[in-house]
Amino acid sequence: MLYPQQNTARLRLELGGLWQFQLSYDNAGADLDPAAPLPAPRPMAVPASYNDQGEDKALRDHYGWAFYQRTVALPALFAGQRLVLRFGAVTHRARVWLDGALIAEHKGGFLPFEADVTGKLVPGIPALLTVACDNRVDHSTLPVGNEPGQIAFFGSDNAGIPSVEHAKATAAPQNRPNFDFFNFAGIHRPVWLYTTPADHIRDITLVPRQDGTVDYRVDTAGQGTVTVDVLDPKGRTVARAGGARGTVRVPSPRLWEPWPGKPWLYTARVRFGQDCYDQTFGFREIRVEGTRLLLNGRPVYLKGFSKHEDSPFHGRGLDECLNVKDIGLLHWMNANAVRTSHYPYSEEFYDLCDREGILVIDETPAVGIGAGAAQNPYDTFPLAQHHRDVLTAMIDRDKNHPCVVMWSLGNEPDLEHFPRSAYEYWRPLYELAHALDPQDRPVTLVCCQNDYTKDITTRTMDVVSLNRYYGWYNLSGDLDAACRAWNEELDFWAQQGRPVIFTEYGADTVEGLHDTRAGMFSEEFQAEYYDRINAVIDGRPFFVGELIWNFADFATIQGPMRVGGNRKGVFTRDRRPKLAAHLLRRRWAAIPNVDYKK
Ligand code: E8X
Repeated sequence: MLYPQQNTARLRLELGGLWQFQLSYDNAGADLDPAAPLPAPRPMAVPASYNDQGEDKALRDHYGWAFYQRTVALPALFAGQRLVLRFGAVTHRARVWLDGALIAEHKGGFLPFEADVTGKLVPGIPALLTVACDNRVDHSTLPVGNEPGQIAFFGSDNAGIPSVEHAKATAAPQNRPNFDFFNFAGIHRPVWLYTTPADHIRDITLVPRQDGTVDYRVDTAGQGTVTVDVLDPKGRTVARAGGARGTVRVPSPRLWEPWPGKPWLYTARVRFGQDCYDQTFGFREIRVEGTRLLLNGRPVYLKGFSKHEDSPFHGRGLDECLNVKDIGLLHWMNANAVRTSHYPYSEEFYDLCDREGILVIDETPAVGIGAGAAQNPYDTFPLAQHHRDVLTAMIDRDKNHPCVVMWSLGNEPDLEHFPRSAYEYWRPLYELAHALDPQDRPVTLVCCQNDYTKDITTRTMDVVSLNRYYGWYNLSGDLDAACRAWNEELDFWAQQGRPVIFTEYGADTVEGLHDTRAGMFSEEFQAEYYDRINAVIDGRPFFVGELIWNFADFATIQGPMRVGGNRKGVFTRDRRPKLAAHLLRRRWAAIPNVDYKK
C-alpha cells in the first residue's frame, strides 16, 4: 500500500488538527448520529490518543465507541481527479461516514486503510466526515483482551474471596488488556485526503540485491504504460526500464548500511499515464546462515531496544518530534536496532529508520494469546483469520523498507501449555510471512520466559527471539543464580543451530533511587543486571543480538506491580537517561555493527 505523496500528479491534504469529539455510551455506538453534528462535542487533537487529552477518568478509561467529526472540502478545480480518504491507523476498530453514508469499516488498530471517495466527496461542496473508533479488546482482537470475569494482567483479583468475586461479577463493563501497555485509543496516525489521476499507480514492489539488480513490479488501474527511472542518492538517473514488471540494474550500487555506516537510499521514479510516484529503496540483503544473521553478506550484531509508541499527552499517537528525538538517542547510545513491540509502528517511523540506518524487527499486534494452563487459546480464541489478515497487511505496507530486516509474528504467546496446538497455529503464519515477503526476510516469534524444553515452536523460527528475566521475575535480585540459570538455558540453545537474540531483558528502575548494594528497582541494580547478563551472552557465538526492555518507561494498565507504568526503561518517559544508559552506551561503542561474532 503506497504512502500518500504530493508531486506533479498528486495532491495530498492532511486532515489533522482539532476535530469535534464525543464519547458514545451505546454498545453499538448507536446513540450518536453520524449524519448530524455531534450534540455535545469537545475538541480533540488528531493524530493522538484521546485518553490523556482531558482530566476526566471517563476519557482515560472509556470502554466502547468514540466519535470524531469535522467538515472536509476540496476546491472545484479538483473535479475529474480520483479522490481517496486514508487513515494511518484508528485504534482498534473504525467506521467512517461521509454525510452519513458509511464509506469504510476496519478492524485492527495499527495499520492503514483507505476509501475511494470519488463521486462521494464532490469538489466545491463541503461534506461532514464522521469517524467512530471502538477501543474494546477481547479474545477476537489483536492485541488480546481478557473476557469479562477473567483476571486482569498482573491481576490482583485473588480468586475465591467471595466479596471479590461478587464485586467482579458486578463490575462495570471495561477493558481487561492481556498485555502490559495502556490501551490507548483514537485516530492515532495522519488522516489524508489525496488525489490521483483516474488512471493511476496502485502499488510498487521492489526487490533490490547487493549486485545492483532490482526486480520490480508496478500494479496499476486504468490505461497507460509504465516507465521506471532509478535515481541515485544524489538524484542522478542511473538506470531506466519500461513495462509493468521486470529487472533493472544499477552499476556499482552503494549499499544500505546501519548507522554509523551510510544508509544510502535510491529512488524508483515510476510513471504511468499522467500519474507518477517516487518509491525509495536500499540495496540491502538480510539472511540467516547457520547461527549467523548476515547483512550484506557479513554477520551483523543487533544492539538496541524494544520500544513502544508511547508519550505523555499524545499517548500512542504519532509524534514526529519524539520520533526524531528517539532516533537521536539511539545514535547517542551507539545502537543499531529496534523492535516495534508490540504492533506495527507508524509509516513515518520506518521512513526515518530508512534514512537514519536503524534496523527494524517489524512486529504484528499479536500479544496476549494465552490464558495459562486452564485454557487452550488456539482452540478458543477466534483469532486465526484476523491474524493472517494483519500479517498480510503489515508486510504489504512495509515490504519496501530497507530498515525492516525481520518479521515478528507476535509476542509471548502461550507456547508451553499446549505445544502441539501452538506449533500448528504459528507454523502456517511463519510460512505465510515467507510467502508474502518479496524480499523473503527472516521470520521470528518472540518467546516469553517458558519451559523451553516443551516449547516446540520457538526453535523452528529463522531467528530465536527470547524475552528472559532471570534476576527479575525469576530469581529476583539474585544475579549469581540468574546467571547460572541463564547459562544453563543457553546450553540448550547452543544445540539448536539457530541464531539467538534477546528481544527483551530488563529490570524496573525508579530514576533517582540509588543503593550502594544495588537492590532491585535501584539504578545500580539495572546497570549491574545488564553488566552480568551481557557477560554471559558474550561467551556464546550464536548469540547475535541484544534488544533491551525497554527503551523508555511507558504507560500501562493499573496494577500492583506498576508504579505509574512500566519502569524498565533505560530512559525515563521524558527521555532522561538512567545509569544503565551510560553503561550500555559505552558497551555498544565497542561493538561493531558487523563481525562482532564471526
Ligand atoms: C514486562 C514485559 C512487558 O512489558 C512486555 O510487554 C512483554 C514482559 C515481561 C515478561 N514482556 O513485564 O516488563 C512477562 C513475565 C510475566 C511474569
